[in-house]
Amino acid sequence: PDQLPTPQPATAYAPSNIALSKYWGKRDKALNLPLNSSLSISLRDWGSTTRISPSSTDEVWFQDRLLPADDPFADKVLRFANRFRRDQMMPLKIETSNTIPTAAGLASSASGFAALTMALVQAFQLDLPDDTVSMFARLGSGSATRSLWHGFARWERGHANDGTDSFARPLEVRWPAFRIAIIPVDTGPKSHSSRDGMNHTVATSPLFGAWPAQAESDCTAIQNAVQDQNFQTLGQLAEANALAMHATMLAARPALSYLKPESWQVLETLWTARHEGLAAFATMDAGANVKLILEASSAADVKAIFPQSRLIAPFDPL
Ligand code: 2P0
Repeated sequence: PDQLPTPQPATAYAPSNIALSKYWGKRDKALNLPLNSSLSISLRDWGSTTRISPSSTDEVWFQDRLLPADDPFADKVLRFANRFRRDQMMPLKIETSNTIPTAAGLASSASGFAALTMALVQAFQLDLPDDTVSMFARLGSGSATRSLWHGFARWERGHANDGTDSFARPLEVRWPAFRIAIIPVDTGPKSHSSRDGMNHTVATSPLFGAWPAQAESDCTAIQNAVQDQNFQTLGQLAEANALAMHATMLAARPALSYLKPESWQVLETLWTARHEGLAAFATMDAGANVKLILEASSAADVKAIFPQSRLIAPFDPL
């Protein structure tokens, strides 16, 4: 519309998510169009809440603190809001808070942009289909496409140059016994943003050529395993997919390694335990922390082996 309605106060919550089949590499950097589809599980009550209210001047708050106007995060948030208010003079107060424990060392751009998108859609009373909301969230951060829902979601890479067919949808699967365990390794700020990391990998890694097709076929196989609730197949595929993604980074020039010696120690311990019968698999993202995939029946064993782990039950009622 030419004339947008006056923004209404709005609040939205979005969970963070962990990819079981990874997004790594873009075919369009401005639109965050991926080279391959990806599939995730949302982290239930670990996420972001965003509150938007009309204001006399633009303000961005994070964890109850007003950010200075030149803060890069504040700038990114306001530039994203401009897509909705089309640069018209509609000053907004935007408040975001995360429930992700800092000690877990998880990034929050997925839940942050998903919550921001949902709050803006509400504030401007836009009656948009979910596909379109997911597409908008993608413009903030690729992984935000998958954070609009609880449970499993698949982000379809799409083929159009304008991105109109690149968005996520939830999978109609309830898997109450499914668990994620976060094993914190390093909770400090990461050395390279995932945005820079993936662009560097695409531009310089001689192994990256093998990734898009492998990732696409992994994504479909992982979706089938989720739909069949076949835990062993899902775990094997998800772990292999994550390690293949990290292999493309190790081959980049210069090499990019988000994993630390302690991450590898966790993997060695896991592999030994698995050899002895433990049913758990690992996945790692653009950081040193390790996430385990397991079912409720293995939760006590995982806790005994990794006392520092934090357990998440994605399908428990909130
Ligand atoms: C994922 N990651 O699928 C992959 C696995 C990190 C490793 O999506 O540039 O913050 O904002 O689209 O979404 C993190 O990348 O990147 C990510 P942008 P994003 O979860």
